Amino acid sequence: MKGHRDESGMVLDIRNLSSPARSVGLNRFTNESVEAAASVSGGKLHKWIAGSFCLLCILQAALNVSLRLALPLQDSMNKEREEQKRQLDYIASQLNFLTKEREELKRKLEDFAHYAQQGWLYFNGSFYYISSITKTWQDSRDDCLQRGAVLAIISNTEEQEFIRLQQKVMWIGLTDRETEGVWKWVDETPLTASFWYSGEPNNFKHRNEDCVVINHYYDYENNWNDAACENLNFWLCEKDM
Ligand SMILES: [Ca+2]
Ligand SMILES: [Ca+2]
Ligand SMILES: [Ca+2]
Repeated sequence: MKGHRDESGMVLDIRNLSSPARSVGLNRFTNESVEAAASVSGGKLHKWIAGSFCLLCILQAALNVSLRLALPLQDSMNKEREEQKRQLDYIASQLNFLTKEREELKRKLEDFAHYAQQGWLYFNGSFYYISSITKTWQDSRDDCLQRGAVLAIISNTEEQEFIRLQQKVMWIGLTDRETEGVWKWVDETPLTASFWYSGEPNNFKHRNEDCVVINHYYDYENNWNDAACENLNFWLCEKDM
């Protein structure tokens, strides 16, 4: 059967209608069908828009929740990164410090080996060289300088005792050549702890005694003597390590 079916399922049979009537009928049927279809499509569109809007709201809510969860996490990760960087910087500085320490120790070890091989004696942070020949005080001082050292500077009782036990009459780095009676070490430091033998310094027999020897013949802890700088004596160099 030839006909048109409208939205409600009704069938319009146009075979028995005259041509104008058929045209009018068909147009009317078609316009109504379009209106009906538009009405139905409008409803669907509203539903679709409403549904989409709800979906957007849900997505927005989900996004908000995600951001709230993600921001503290990001903050925590940043802090962790900063802490890791701080720790890395600290390790790098420690490594740098230890490298310098190692180089310093290596240098000291090499110095230690060098001076020990040359026959220097080690005591409490210093190496000491005892000459095997005699010279004036000034020549002795110059010899020590050539060895990268100074005529010995005695700073305390322990050092005095160590030197005294070497059992030799030796120049040490103490003089009052600049100003009589004002004793100074060769590094320009003033005399603090002193170990003069009884009656010294004395410019013996009115001689000009401006340089100091440590004298083992005075078998006492205090055994310094001022002597004429032109005298010939052994000498003691000191290299502070
Ligand atoms: Ca010293
Ligand atoms: Ca003097
Ligand atoms: Ca004297």
